[in-house]
Amino acid sequence: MVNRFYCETVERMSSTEGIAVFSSEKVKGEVHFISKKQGRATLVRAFFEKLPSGEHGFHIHRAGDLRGEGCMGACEHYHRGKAMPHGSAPPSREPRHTGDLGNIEEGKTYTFLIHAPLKDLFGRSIIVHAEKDDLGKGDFEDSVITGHSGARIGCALIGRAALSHCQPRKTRKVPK
Ligand SMILES: [Cu+2]
Ligand SMILES: [Zn+2]
Repeated sequence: MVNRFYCETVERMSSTEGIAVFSSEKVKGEVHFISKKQGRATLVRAFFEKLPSGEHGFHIHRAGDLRGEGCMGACEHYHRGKAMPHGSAPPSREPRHTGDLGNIEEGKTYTFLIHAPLKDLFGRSIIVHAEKDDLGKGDFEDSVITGHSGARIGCALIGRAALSHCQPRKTRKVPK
Protein backbone atom coordinates (compact mmCIF):
# COMPACT_ATOMS: atom_id res chain seq x y z
CA MET A 1 0.00 0.00 0.00
CA VAL A 2 1.21 3.45 -0.84
CA ASN A 3 1.40 5.41 2.36
CA ARG A 4 1.33 9.13 2.93
CA PHE A 5 5.05 9.33 3.68
CA TYR A 6 5.78 7.74 0.30
CA CYS A 7 3.44 10.21 -1.46
CA GLU A 8 5.04 13.19 0.20
CA THR A 9 8.54 11.99 -0.61
CA VAL A 10 7.70 11.45 -4.28
CA GLU A 11 5.96 14.81 -4.41
CA ARG A 12 8.94 16.53 -2.86
CA MET A 13 11.30 14.96 -5.39
CA SER A 14 9.30 15.91 -8.43
CA SER A 15 7.37 19.11 -8.04
CA THR A 16 7.08 22.64 -6.84
CA GLU A 17 8.14 23.10 -3.23
CA GLY A 18 7.92 26.85 -2.92
CA ILE A 19 5.31 29.22 -4.28
CA ALA A 20 4.68 32.96 -4.57
CA VAL A 21 1.23 34.08 -5.71
CA PHE A 22 0.37 37.48 -7.19
CA SER A 23 -3.36 38.05 -7.34
CA SER A 24 -4.07 41.78 -7.52
CA GLU A 25 -6.12 43.38 -10.27
CA LYS A 26 -3.04 44.64 -12.15
CA VAL A 27 -0.58 41.84 -11.40
CA LYS A 28 -1.62 38.18 -11.62
CA GLY A 29 0.86 35.34 -11.74
CA GLU A 30 2.75 32.59 -10.00
CA VAL A 31 6.39 31.91 -9.26
CA HIS A 32 7.41 28.32 -8.55
CA PHE A 33 10.56 27.24 -6.69
CA ILE A 34 12.21 23.82 -6.88
CA SER A 35 15.34 22.69 -4.98
CA LYS A 36 18.32 21.63 -7.12
CA LYS A 37 21.91 20.45 -6.58
CA GLN A 38 21.33 18.79 -3.18
CA GLY A 39 19.59 21.92 -1.97
CA ARG A 40 22.40 24.34 -2.84
CA ALA A 41 20.58 25.94 -5.78
CA THR A 42 16.96 26.73 -6.64
CA LEU A 43 15.11 26.60 -9.93
CA VAL A 44 12.71 29.54 -10.25
CA ARG A 45 9.91 29.50 -12.83
CA ALA A 46 7.66 32.50 -13.34
CA PHE A 47 4.55 33.11 -15.40
CA PHE A 48 2.33 36.21 -15.30
CA GLU A 49 -1.04 36.12 -17.01
CA LYS A 50 -1.59 39.78 -16.22
CA LEU A 51 0.88 42.68 -16.14
CA PRO A 52 0.77 46.28 -17.40
CA SER A 53 2.25 46.41 -20.93
CA GLY A 54 6.02 46.45 -21.38
CA GLU A 55 8.91 45.09 -19.34
CA HIS A 56 9.05 45.14 -15.57
CA GLY A 57 11.99 44.74 -13.17
CA PHE A 58 11.72 41.51 -11.19
CA HIS A 59 13.71 40.63 -8.06
CA ILE A 60 13.77 38.56 -4.90
CA HIS A 61 13.93 40.97 -1.97
CA ARG A 62 15.49 40.32 1.43
CA ALA A 63 12.47 40.60 3.71
CA GLY A 64 8.93 39.25 3.62
CA ASP A 65 7.20 42.00 5.57
CA LEU A 66 4.34 43.08 3.32
CA ARG A 67 2.78 45.59 5.73
CA GLY A 68 1.95 49.05 4.48
CA GLU A 69 1.80 50.74 1.12
CA GLY A 70 4.15 50.05 -1.77
CA CYS A 71 5.80 46.85 -0.52
CA MET A 72 8.53 48.87 1.21
CA GLY A 73 8.90 46.32 4.03
CA ALA A 74 10.46 43.92 1.52
CA CYS A 75 13.67 45.97 1.94
CA GLU A 76 16.57 45.67 -0.54
CA HIS A 77 17.47 43.01 -3.12
CA TYR A 78 18.26 39.58 -1.68
CA HIS A 79 21.97 38.83 -1.86
CA ARG A 80 24.40 36.23 -0.51
CA GLY A 81 28.16 36.64 -0.15
CA LYS A 82 30.21 39.77 -0.49
CA ALA A 83 28.49 43.03 -1.48
CA MET A 84 27.85 43.48 -5.20
CA PRO A 85 26.26 46.17 -7.38
CA HIS A 86 22.89 45.47 -9.02
CA GLY A 87 23.04 43.43 -12.24
CA SER A 88 21.10 41.12 -14.54
CA ALA A 89 19.41 37.74 -14.28
CA PRO A 90 21.21 34.37 -14.20
CA PRO A 91 23.17 32.94 -15.94
CA SER A 92 24.98 36.33 -16.10
CA ARG A 93 28.55 36.05 -14.73
CA GLU A 94 28.84 39.80 -14.16
CA PRO A 95 28.49 41.35 -10.71
CA ARG A 96 24.88 41.06 -9.56
CA HIS A 97 22.70 40.42 -6.54
CA THR A 98 21.64 36.81 -5.95
CA GLY A 99 17.99 37.88 -6.27
CA ASP A 100 18.32 39.89 -9.50
CA LEU A 101 15.99 38.33 -12.10
CA GLY A 102 16.04 40.91 -14.92
CA ASN A 103 12.76 41.86 -16.58
CA ILE A 104 9.45 40.10 -17.15
CA GLU A 105 6.52 40.61 -19.53
CA GLU A 106 2.95 39.35 -19.57
CA GLY A 107 2.34 35.91 -21.06
CA LYS A 108 5.94 34.66 -21.16
CA THR A 109 7.53 31.90 -19.07
CA TYR A 110 10.87 32.54 -17.38
CA THR A 111 13.24 30.01 -15.84
CA PHE A 112 16.27 30.86 -13.70
CA LEU A 113 18.71 28.79 -11.65
CA ILE A 114 19.80 30.82 -8.66
CA HIS A 115 22.63 29.97 -6.28
CA ALA A 116 20.70 29.98 -3.04
CA PRO A 117 19.08 27.17 -1.06
CA LEU A 118 15.29 27.23 -1.22
CA LYS A 119 15.15 27.03 2.60
CA ASP A 120 16.87 30.43 2.71
CA LEU A 121 14.24 31.93 0.37
CA PHE A 122 11.20 30.98 2.46
CA GLY A 123 9.82 34.00 4.27
CA ARG A 124 11.35 36.45 1.82
CA SER A 125 9.48 38.19 -1.01
CA ILE A 126 9.49 38.62 -4.76
CA ILE A 127 8.60 41.92 -6.39
CA VAL A 128 7.37 43.24 -9.75
CA HIS A 129 8.31 46.87 -10.50
CA ALA A 130 6.57 49.58 -12.52
CA GLU A 131 9.52 50.22 -14.87
CA LYS A 132 12.06 48.30 -16.88
CA ASP A 133 15.19 47.23 -14.96
CA ASP A 134 18.31 48.77 -16.62
CA LEU A 135 20.35 45.82 -15.24
CA GLY A 136 22.83 48.16 -13.55
CA LYS A 137 23.90 49.75 -16.84
CA GLY A 138 21.95 53.02 -16.63
CA ASP A 139 23.23 56.46 -15.65
CA PHE A 140 20.85 56.94 -12.74
CA GLU A 141 22.05 57.05 -9.17
CA ASP A 142 19.99 53.96 -8.34
CA SER A 143 20.97 51.96 -11.46
CA VAL A 144 23.61 50.07 -9.44
CA ILE A 145 21.20 49.51 -6.54
CA THR A 146 17.78 48.73 -8.06
CA GLY A 147 18.27 49.01 -11.83
CA HIS A 148 16.14 52.19 -11.66
CA SER A 149 13.05 49.99 -11.92
CA GLY A 150 10.73 52.34 -10.05
CA ALA A 151 7.73 51.65 -7.83
CA ARG A 152 6.84 48.22 -6.47
CA ILE A 153 3.54 47.34 -8.18
CA GLY A 154 3.27 43.78 -6.88
CA CYS A 155 4.82 41.81 -4.05
CA ALA A 156 4.32 38.25 -2.85
CA LEU A 157 5.69 36.08 -0.06
CA ILE A 158 7.73 33.01 -0.92
CA GLY A 159 5.88 30.23 0.93
CA ARG A 160 5.81 26.47 1.13
CA ALA A 161 3.68 24.88 -1.63
CA ALA A 162 0.75 22.56 -0.84
CA LEU A 163 1.22 18.81 -1.27
CA SER A 164 -1.27 16.81 -3.34
CA HIS A 165 -3.53 15.79 -0.44
CA CYS A 166 -4.21 19.43 0.33
CA GLN A 167 -4.01 21.05 -3.12
CA PRO A 168 -5.94 24.30 -3.42
CA ARG A 169 -8.99 23.71 -5.65
CA LYS A 170 -7.96 26.16 -8.36
CA THR A 171 -4.33 26.33 -9.42
CA ARG A 172 -2.95 28.15 -12.38
CA LYS A 173 -0.70 26.01 -14.55
CA VAL A 174 2.71 27.39 -15.43
CA PRO A 175 3.26 26.46 -19.10
CA LYS A 176 6.34 24.25 -19.72
CU1 LIG B 1 12.88 44.82 -6.70
ZN1 LIG C 1 19.70 43.99 -7.50
